Amino acid sequence: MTAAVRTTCPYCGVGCGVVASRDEAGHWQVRGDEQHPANFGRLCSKGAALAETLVPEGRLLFPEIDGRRAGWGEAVATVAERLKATIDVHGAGSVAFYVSGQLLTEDYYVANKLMKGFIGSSNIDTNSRLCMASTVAGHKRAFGSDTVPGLYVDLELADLVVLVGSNLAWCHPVLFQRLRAAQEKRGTRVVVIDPRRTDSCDIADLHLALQPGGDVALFNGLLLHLAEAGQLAPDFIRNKTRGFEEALTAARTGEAEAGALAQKLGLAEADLQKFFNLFAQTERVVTVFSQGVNQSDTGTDKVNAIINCHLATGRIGREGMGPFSVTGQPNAMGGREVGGLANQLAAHMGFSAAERERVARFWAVPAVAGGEGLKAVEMFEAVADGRIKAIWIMATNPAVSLPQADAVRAALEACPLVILSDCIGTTDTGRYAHIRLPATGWGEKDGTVTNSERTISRQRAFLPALGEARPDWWIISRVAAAMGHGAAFAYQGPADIFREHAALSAFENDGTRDFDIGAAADLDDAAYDKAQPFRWPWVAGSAPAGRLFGGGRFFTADGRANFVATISRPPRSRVSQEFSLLLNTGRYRDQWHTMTRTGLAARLTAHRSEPLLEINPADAGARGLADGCLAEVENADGRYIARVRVTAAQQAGQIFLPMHWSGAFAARAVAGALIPPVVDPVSGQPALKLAAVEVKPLAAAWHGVLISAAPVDVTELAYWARRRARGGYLAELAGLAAEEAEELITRLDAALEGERLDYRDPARGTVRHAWFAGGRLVAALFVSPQPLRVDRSWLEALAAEEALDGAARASLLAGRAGAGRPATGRIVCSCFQVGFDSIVTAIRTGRLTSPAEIGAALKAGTNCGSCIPELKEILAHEHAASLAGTAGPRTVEPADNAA
Ligand SMILES: Nc1nc2c(c(=O)[nH]1)N[C@H]1C(S)=C(S)[C@@H](COP(=O)(O)OP(=O)(O)OC[C@H]3O[C@@H](n4cnc5c(=O)[nH]c(N)nc54)[C@H](O)[C@@H]3O)O[C@H]1N2
Ligand SMILES: Nc1nc2c(c(=O)[nH]1)N[C@H]1C(S)=C(S)[C@@H](COP(=O)(O)OP(=O)(O)OC[C@H]3O[C@@H](n4cnc5c(=O)[nH]c(N)nc54)[C@H](O)[C@@H]3O)O[C@H]1N2
Ligand code: SF4
Ligand SMILES: [Mo]
Repeated sequence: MTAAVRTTCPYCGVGCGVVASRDEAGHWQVRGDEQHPANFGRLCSKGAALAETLVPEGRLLFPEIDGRRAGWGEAVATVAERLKATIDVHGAGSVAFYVSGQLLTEDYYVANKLMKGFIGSSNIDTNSRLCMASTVAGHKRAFGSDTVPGLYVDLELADLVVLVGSNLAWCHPVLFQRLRAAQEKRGTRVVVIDPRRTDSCDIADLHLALQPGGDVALFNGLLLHLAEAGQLAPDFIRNKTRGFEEALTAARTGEAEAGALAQKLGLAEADLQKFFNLFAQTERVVTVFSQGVNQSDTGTDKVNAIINCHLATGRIGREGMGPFSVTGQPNAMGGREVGGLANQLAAHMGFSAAERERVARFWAVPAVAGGEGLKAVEMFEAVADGRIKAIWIMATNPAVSLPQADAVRAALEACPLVILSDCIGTTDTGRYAHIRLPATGWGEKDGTVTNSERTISRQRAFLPALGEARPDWWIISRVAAAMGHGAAFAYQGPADIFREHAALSAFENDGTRDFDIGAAADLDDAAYDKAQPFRWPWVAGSAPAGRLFGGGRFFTADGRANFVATISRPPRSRVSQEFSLLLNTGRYRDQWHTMTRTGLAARLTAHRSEPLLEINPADAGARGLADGCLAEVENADGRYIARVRVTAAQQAGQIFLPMHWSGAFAARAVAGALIPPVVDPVSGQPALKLAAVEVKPLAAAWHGVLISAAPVDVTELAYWARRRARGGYLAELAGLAAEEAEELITRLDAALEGERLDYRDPARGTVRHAWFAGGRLVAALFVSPQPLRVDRSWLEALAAEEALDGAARASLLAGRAGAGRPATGRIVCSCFQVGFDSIVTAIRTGRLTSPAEIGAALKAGTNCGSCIPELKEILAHEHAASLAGTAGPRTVEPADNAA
C-alpha cells in the first residue's frame, strides 16, 4: 500500500478530506487534508482520532448463516435463494432493504437498482428517513427539486448566521471552526434557536430557547414582521416565486402579534424582536438547520417556513445568503442522489410514468417499481405485522436508532428472514440476523461520498480488507447475479458503478433535473482513482457548479420557487400527569451514533463516560434527584437508566438524553426505546426529538467503578455502562442488592490470577480491591453506597502503566491521586487528553483568563478547538467563584465524574 492516501472522513456530512499515512513505527496516522475544500486541513476530535479506530475489535470477519461460519459462495447463494423463495410465494412487496447514509454512493446505487429495477418493488428505504427526509420534502415543495443552494463559504461571507435546531459546535465542528474564525474577522452575528443551551451558544449573540416544536410559529412570525417592516423583496417575489400571499395569510392565521407569540414560545419579547430586527436588517443571512427542524412531526413545514423567509427577502443563491440544510451522515446526499429513499426512483427522479419509463430503458428492464414504497417507520410496522417477510439491513443499527426500538426488536425477532451487512459483529441489530455478511470498513473501501455543499469526494482504501470482509457493492452485486441478474450487475469495481450512476444522472436530462454529473460519466479507472473533489451539477461540457439559484430559476414547471403556506400546530407528543416531562434527544461531541466505531477510541470515550440525563434544577429537586445519582426514565414505550446531571442549560419541564448508547454499551440506554412512532405527515420522518416521559431515582444499593485490562461481564447488574479506556476497559456499575458487589468480587478473584490488595471501611460501606499480575494493575474495583467520586482519568492512567510502585498502590487503595500522579479529571480536550482538574489547577495557579492562555499552558483546545466552549465555561465559573471568594472544588464539573 502507498505511503500517504488522500481520502474522506467517514463521519459527519461536512465531509472533511483526510490524509492517511504511516509513521516510522508503521502506525497509521490520520491528519486533515490541506487541499480539501471542506476543511482545508482542519479536523474535529472524531476525525483526529480516526487512526485509533482502525482495530480488529468487534469486527465481523466471516459470513455467518444461522449462527455458523460459511464461505462467501454459500452465503451469497443462500441470501439469493431465500429472497427468491420469499418473493415467489409472497410477491416482491414482501421483501425490503433498509439501507444507510453511511454506504458509499456506489454501494447505494447498486442496492437501489436491485430493488427498484430488478426485484421490482420500492421497499428500499434508508436511515436518511430519520435524518433528512423532511428537508428533502421541503426542498422539493419550494424548489421543485432536492437542491441545497448554498456553499460552506457562505457561512464565512454572511453577516448573520442563524442556527435552527443545529448544535453545529458538536455535530459539524469543522464548519463551526470556520464560522468562529469568520466571526473573529468580520464580527458575524450568530443566533441559536434551540430549546437547550448548547456549546454552539458559545459564539452566539442571542439564544432563543424556544418551546420544542415552536419553529413554524417563530418563522411565520418572522415572515409577518418582514412584511410589516417593509423588508420584503417585491421584485423577487413577483418575478421569481408564487404563493406569497397564501403563505402570508397562513402565517397571519396562526400567529398573533409578537407579544403573544413570544409568550407562546416561552421567549422574552425583547429577544424575539431583536431576532426579527437582526434578520430584517441584515442582507447577508444564512439560516443553518438540522435535526431540531427535521426530526419533528412538523418538520417539513419548519423547513418551508424557514425557506419562505429567504424567498420573501430574495436572499438565496447569492454570496453569504440562503437556507442551508447541513447533512448528518457522510453520504446522506449521495443516498438522495441515487434515489435510496422509498419515495424517489433514481438520480433525483420520482415515479411519474415518464420517469419510470426512462429509468427502465436505462437499466434495460421491462419496468421498474410501480410507485412509492414503505418509509422506514412503516417498513418496520410491516415487518411486525408480517407483510414484510424478509429484510436486508445494511450499514445501520435500527434496533437502536428507530423510534419504539423495543417494538422494532420484537418485529425483527419474529421476522422469518433478517440479513445484515455490517463491519461490526456486536451491534444490537446483529443479534436478530439470520445471515450476517461482513462488510469492509473505512480505510478498506473505495468509492465516493457527497457532502452538505454538494461536493463529491473519493473515499480511498489504504488497508487490506480484514478477514473475509467484502465491499457492500460487491456483496449486493453477487446476490443480484445469483438471483439471475448477472449481466446488469457485472461490475468489476466502484468506477464501473460510478460511471453508470453519472450517465443516468445525465440521461435525457437537458437541464430539467438539478442532479447531473454527466461530465464524470467518462472518467476512466485511472481518472476515477485520482478524482479531485468536485461539486454537482457537473454537466458535460461545462465546469462543476458553485452556488445555485442565483439567477432566480428553480426546477418547478414554470421555474418559479414556491412559498408554502405553513400553519403552526402543537407537537403531538404532550405531557400528562403520568408523564410530565418532555424528552429531547441528540448527540455528544465525541461519539458517533451507536458508537460502533468511536466507541473503540479511548480518547473519545473519556469525554462522556456514561449517558447523562440532563435536567433542570427545579425538576431534579421536585423528584429527589441529586447531581451524580442514577435515574430511571420511562414511558409507555420503554425505559432508560442514566446518570443525572443537573444543569440550567436545560429548561424546566424538559430533559435531554444522548442517542448513542445501546445494549452493547449499557444496561438500558436506548433513546429510541422511549420515542413513540409519531411521524411528519409529509415526509414520514419520525419526531425523534420529542416524547413525554417521567423520571425517578434508581434505588441503587451500591455503586461501583471497575477498571480492567480485559473486558468483564457485568451485564447481570441493574446498571452498567462500559467503555474503552486507556489501559483497558472501564465500567460504571450499580446494583439493587448489596450482595451483588461481593459476588462480583468473587467472580473477579476466580478470573484473575496474581495478588490482590484490599481496603475496606465497613462503617462507610466502602470497598477497594486491586488485582496485580507481574506488577501491573489488571483490575481495580471500587464500591460504595454512594456514587463514587474517584477520578476515572487517574484510574485509566494507572491501568496503562507497566508496573505500579508502592506509592501508586497506596494511593490506589486510598482512592485518591497522590502527588506523583495528580488527578487530571474527566477529559475535556480529547486531542491532547487534558482533564478538567488539570485545567482548573492551571487557571488557579497561573491566573489564566482565556482559552488562548489555557492553550499556551496545557495545549488544550489548540488542535481541533472543539473543547473551547467548555474551556470558556470553566473559566467563567472559576472567575465567578473567585469573585465570590468561594473558589471551591469541582462545582461546575459534570456529574459523570463528580461522583
Ligand atoms: N458528534 C457527532 N456529530 C454528528 C453525529 C454524531 O452522531 N455525533 N451525527 C451526524 C448526523 S447523522 C446528524 S443527522 C447530525 C445532527 O446534527 P444536529 O441536528 O446539530 O444534532 P442533534 O444533537 O441531533 O440536534 C440538534 C439540536 O436540536 C435541538 N432541538 C430539539 N428540538 C428542537 C425544536 O423543536 N426546535 C429547535 N429549533 N431545536 C430543537 C436539540 O436540543 C439539539 O441541540 O450530526 C452529525 N454529526
Ligand atoms: N433518539 C434518537 N434517535 C435517532 C436520532 C436522534 O437524534 N435521536 N438520530 C437519527 C439519525 S439523524 C440517524 S442518521 C440515525 C443513525 O443511526 P444508525 O444508522 O442506526 O447508527 P450507526 O451507529 O451509524 O449505524 C451504522 C452501522 O453501519 C455500520 N457500518 C459502518 N460503515 C459501514 C459500511 O461501510 N458498510 C456496512 N455494511 N456497514 C457499515 C456500523 O458498524 C454501524 O453498525 O439515528 C437516528 N436515530
Ligand atoms: S467535522 Fe469532524 S466528523 Fe465531520 S467530517 Fe470533519 S473531521 Fe469528520
Ligand atoms: Mo443523521
